[in-house]
Amino acid sequence: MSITNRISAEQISAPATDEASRTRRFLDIRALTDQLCSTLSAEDQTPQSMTAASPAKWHRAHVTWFFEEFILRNDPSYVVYDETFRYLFNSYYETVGERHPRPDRGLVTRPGITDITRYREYVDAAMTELLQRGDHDESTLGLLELGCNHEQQHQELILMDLKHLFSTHHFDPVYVDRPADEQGEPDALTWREVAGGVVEVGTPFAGSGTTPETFAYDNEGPRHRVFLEDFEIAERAVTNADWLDFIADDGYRRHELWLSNGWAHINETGWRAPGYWSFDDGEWTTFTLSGRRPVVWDEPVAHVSFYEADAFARWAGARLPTEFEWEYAATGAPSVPGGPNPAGVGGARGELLDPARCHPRRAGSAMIGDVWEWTSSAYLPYPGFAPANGAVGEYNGKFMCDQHVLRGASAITPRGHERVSYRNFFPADSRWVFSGLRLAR
Ligand code: AVJ
Ligand code: FE
Repeated sequence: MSITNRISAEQISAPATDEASRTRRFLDIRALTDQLCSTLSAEDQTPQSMTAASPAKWHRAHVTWFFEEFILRNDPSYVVYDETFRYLFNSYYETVGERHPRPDRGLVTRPGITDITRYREYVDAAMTELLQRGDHDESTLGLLELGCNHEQQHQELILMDLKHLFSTHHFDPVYVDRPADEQGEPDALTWREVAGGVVEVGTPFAGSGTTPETFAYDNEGPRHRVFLEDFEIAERAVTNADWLDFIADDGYRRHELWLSNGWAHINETGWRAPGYWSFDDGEWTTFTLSGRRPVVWDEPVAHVSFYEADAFARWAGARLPTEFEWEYAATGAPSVPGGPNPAGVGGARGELLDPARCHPRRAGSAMIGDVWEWTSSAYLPYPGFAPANGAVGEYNGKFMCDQHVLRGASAITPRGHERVSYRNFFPADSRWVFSGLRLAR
């Protein structure tokens, strides 16, 4: 690693305790969003390829609206950029009021991307001015950190949604050009034994952190005890090679491997391989953000639904870990609540967002990075869960029904956004997420 790289890594983790570093963190995150979209035309940024996905330009405006709505509007001297944007770019906040129907986000041709860029600049200037003033209460600092984490979540969504959009194009558009990956044989699957007992999970800082180091979403706590039986967890994620064995063993055709909802879903959709895979001229290929590429066998499998992950685990004579087994295994040892590293954020990382790559690498031993990992856990509140105060209480809590928790992070998760206590969540049939799995037994 070069000296310059080391310096910038330290800067990223430097505590944002004063106006200048807070402003710099805010502007750096804002700049990454625009960087990710800098090679996208107005046409690339406009369509919505399915209801669950959104246009890139909608994401760019929505994350901007978030700062305007929840921070700037509290400042009596702030002049709203355009009052119609509240209707157009509110995602789901009932507290804020009526909004544009989600399935129709791709029909919003006005404002165009030039105006959305101007909106971003306007809000950046107002936020910079506000942050330079200093003397902010805990609530504003918490909302600032929430807004930064929110924008990072949408950076991942921009890339997921763009991949889905581009995949519908007959000629396989390339978002990022990069050299071909080398083929490789995966490591043999080995297991780590973990002794159970009463263990602590979750973060003590849920919904209250005001710095990048202490921030966690409300849904990541409270820290609480759970009981785990002794278990084993795989030392690496399930690979594409493993998945090919499952396909070859008729995994998609044997009802006894599938949950009823999953069996119904694969028969309705005709799914017989992970999302974006295709078998042509005797070769398996997959659509990537660098166009269609041969499947690389030692990479972790990505773009499988919860249903497929669950069926695979049963076929393999194993199961998915619960989110608590996953967190405990990833933490390595029980951490001290309130201590210097309360959520166990140290440890190895797989691939996180590199705008020049946007794709996982060979499956290694890191639990965080490359692909999100489905767990068997339903997305539910932890004991004593309290949604954040105000309209942002709608951020996570109201979605705690009919979804499953994914842990880790992916190759398109922005660096610094990952945490061992992080709870991502999606419905069981989702697979445009960079989602894979790790076995437990
Ligand atoms: C946690 C990824 C499911 O996509 O709605 C974005 C993230 N929350 N804005 C989502 C989120 C508010 C959320 N997921
Ligand atoms: Fe959002």
